[in-house]
Amino acid sequence: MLEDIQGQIAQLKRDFNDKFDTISTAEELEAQRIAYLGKKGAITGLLKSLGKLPIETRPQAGQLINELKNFAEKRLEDFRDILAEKQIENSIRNEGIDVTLPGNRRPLGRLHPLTLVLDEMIEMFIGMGFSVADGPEVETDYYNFEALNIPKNHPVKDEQDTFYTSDGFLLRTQTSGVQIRTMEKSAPPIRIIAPGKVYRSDEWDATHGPTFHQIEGLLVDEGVTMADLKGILTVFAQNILGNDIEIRFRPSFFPFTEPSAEMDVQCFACGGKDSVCPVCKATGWVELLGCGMVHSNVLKNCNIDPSKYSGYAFGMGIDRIVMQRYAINDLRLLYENDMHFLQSF
Ligand code: 2U9
Repeated sequence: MLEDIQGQIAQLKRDFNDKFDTISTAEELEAQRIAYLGKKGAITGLLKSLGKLPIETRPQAGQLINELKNFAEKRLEDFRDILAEKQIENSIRNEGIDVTLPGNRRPLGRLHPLTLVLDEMIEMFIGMGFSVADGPEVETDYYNFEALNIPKNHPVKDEQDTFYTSDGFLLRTQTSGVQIRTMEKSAPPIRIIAPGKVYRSDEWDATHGPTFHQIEGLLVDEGVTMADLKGILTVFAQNILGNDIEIRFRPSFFPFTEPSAEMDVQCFACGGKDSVCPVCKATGWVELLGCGMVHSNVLKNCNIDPSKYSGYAFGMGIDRIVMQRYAINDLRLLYENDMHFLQSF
C-alpha cells in the first residue's frame, strides 16, 4: 500500500513540475496553485485520502504527502518571484528604456560676472568696517530725489530720467534712498554700503542700458573730513587694481554732496602711454567713481545736525568695472544670458 502512495506522489510531482513549462502569467500560476493545493486540488485530495489507508501506513504516507505539499508551496512561491522579475524586464523592454545608458547630467551653474565683482567689492568694504544695507527698487520721488537735495524741476532730473508708474512711484536711479532711510532710522555713527540694481530711461547700446548696477557708500560721524574719504577710496582702488595704481581726485558737482569730486585711476589698459588708447581716449586716466562730503541739506532732511556731524559719500557703477576687468566691449553681453558667454567666467 505504501508503494502505491509513493508511486502516486512521484507521478503527481512529475506532473506538477512539468506544468511549470507552460506557465507564463500570474493567472496561470494561480490556476496551478488551485489545481494542486486548492480545496479540491490533487495534493489536498491525497491528504484527504489518508484516512482510507491502513492505520500502520498512515504516519509514513502522511509525512511523504506533507513533504510534497511543502515542496509544491515553495516551488509556487519561487516561481511567483521569477514571474515578477520577468514582468519588470518586459515592461522595460516594451517602454524602450535602456537602463544601462548614462543619465542626463545637469550643467553646474556659476556666478554671473556682475555678481562676482559686486561680491568682491562688498567683501572689501565689509573688511573696512561697512555694513550692507538694502532697500526697494521702486521708490518715491522723495527718497530718490528730494531728500537728496534734488528739488522738482532740477536740471539733473533730465540726466537721471527714469520710469514712472501711473500712481506716482518711480524706478530708483541711484541706491541713495537706502542711505536716507538708514539715516532717518538711526543716529550716527553710520557706516554703510548700498549695492544694487538701478534704472535710467536709456536705450541699449554698447555702453548704456535701462538697468545697471551701483554700489554707494555713506559714512556719518563727528569730525569726518575729505581726507577720510580720500583715504578709504585710495585703499579701495589699490585693493581692486593693485598697490601701484595712480589715483587723482578732480572737483565735480553733485546736488547731494558739497564739495564733490570724481576719482580717476591711471588707465589700466595702456598705463597712460598709448596716444590712441580707446579706453582712456589717450588721456591716461579712467573715471572710476563720484564722491564728496554729504550736503548739509541732506543731513538736515534726515534730522542729523550738520554743526555736530559730517559725512562722506561715494557712488560707482559696477557694470563698467566688470567690462574693464574682463575686457568686455559690449554692455549688452552682461544682460543677454547667453550661456556660451557666461560659461567663460
Ligand atoms: C546720500 C548722500 C550722498 C552718493 C554719490 C556719486 C557721488 C556718483 C555715480 C557714479 C557712477 C552714479 O553709477 S553712477 O552713474 N554716483 O558719482 N554718488 S556721491 O552720494 C550720496 C548718497 C546718499 C544720503
